[in-house]
Amino acid sequence: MKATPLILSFLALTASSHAALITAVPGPDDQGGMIMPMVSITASSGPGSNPTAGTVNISFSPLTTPVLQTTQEWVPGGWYADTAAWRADLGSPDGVGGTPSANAGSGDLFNNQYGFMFMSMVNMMMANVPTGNSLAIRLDSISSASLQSFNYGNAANRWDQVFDGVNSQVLWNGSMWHNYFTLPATTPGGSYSATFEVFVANTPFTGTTGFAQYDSAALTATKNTNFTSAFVTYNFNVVPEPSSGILLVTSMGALLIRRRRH
Ligand SMILES: [Cu+2]
Repeated sequence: MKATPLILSFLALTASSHAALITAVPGPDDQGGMIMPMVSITASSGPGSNPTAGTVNISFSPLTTPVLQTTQEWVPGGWYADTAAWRADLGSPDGVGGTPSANAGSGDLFNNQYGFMFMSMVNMMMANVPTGNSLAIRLDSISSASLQSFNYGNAANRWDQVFDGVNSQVLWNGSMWHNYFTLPATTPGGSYSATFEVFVANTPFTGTTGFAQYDSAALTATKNTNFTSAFVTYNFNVVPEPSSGILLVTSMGALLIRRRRH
C-alpha cells in the first residue's frame, strides 16, 4: 500500500470541519457538564430565618476534574465576532481552525464547569443571607498567577477579569455563577488549582454586572464576623498537547489499522 492515498485521506479528514462564527463562549454543556459547590448558611435562629449569626457551609464532592482547553478543542472550526469582548483572549490564532485574522485571539485555554450555587431550602435546615448583607467570594490562594478568572455576560458583551490576585474578591448575589477560568495557550500540561473563601459580607449586593459585583465597594467589603466562613478548592487539568508530528503519525496509523480490518 502506498503512503500517498493515506496522506490524502488524512488531509480530507482535517479539512472536513468547516469554520463558523460562534455567538457564545462554549459553556458547561460543551465541556462535560456543570460541577457545582452548594453554599448554604446554618444558624441557631433556624431554617428560613434572617440570622444574626451562623455558619457558611459548602457541600462539594466533584466526580471529575475539569480540563482547560482551547476554543478549537471545544468547538472545532469555531471563531468569535471581532467585537466580542472575549475574542482577544479566547479566539484562536490567525488561521487556526479557519479563524479569520480579524477574529483571531491568543488562544487561551478555558473552562467554566464550576459554578457557585447558594441554597436556602427550609426543609434542609438552611437559613437566608442576612438582610443588608451579601455573600462574598475571596481568592485565598492560586497555584499559578496565569490562572485567571472572568465574569462573562453574553448579552452585555461582558468579559471582565475578577479575582485579580490573591485576596481579590467579589460580592455574589447567590445565583448560579459559572465564572470562567483561563490559562495561556502555552501552559504546560499538569494540575492547577484555586482556593476560595465564601463568607458573609457586611455590605448589600448592588451589582449591575450580573451575579457578581467587583466595583470598589465589593473589593473593599468586610466580613461579618458573626458568621463562620467556608473554603472550596477548584482543581483543573491541562492535557499536554501532542506535537503535530505525533498527531499525523497517530492519525495515519489509525487509518492504516481501519483499512487492514476491511
Ligand atoms: Cu450550574
